[in-house]
Amino acid sequence: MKLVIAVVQDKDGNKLRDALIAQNFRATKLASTGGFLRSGNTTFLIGVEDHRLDQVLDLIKINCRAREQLMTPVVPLDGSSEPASAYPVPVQVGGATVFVVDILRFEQY
Ligand code: 2BA
Repeated sequence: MKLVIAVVQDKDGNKLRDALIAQNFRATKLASTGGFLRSGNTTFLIGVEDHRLDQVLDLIKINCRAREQLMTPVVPLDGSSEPASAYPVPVQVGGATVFVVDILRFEQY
């Protein structure tokens, strides 16, 4: 059995949740925050049998897409940086960042 941890954009979260439920996968959806952009994203915990792993990964790939997001850099107030660095810059955010880990033991009580 595997645990799939998938960080996706909020905009894709409900679509992915519905697709997982429709194909009878169990998942937990968590509200998370990206360390770099410091804005909200969504993290899924999906416990899955080994033989269905590729099916989950395909669902994530199909339902989540990369987008560009604007980020305003933090500018020190002491005037030590160029004024231009205060303008928003585009950052490419991936459709999904996925970790697959082995589950040693799975219990439900
Ligand atoms: P954030 O940390 O908010 O990062 C958003 C996007 O900003 C990243 O997209 C990447 O394109 C860019 N970025 C991140 N760190 C950067 C840096 N030091 N310098 C320049 N650009 C940087 P993704 O790579 O697609 O990541 C989307 C979200 O997935 C991340 O949001 C984070 O929440 C999660 N994530 C990505 N890699 C991770 C990792 N190795 N471990 C844990 N979470 C991760």
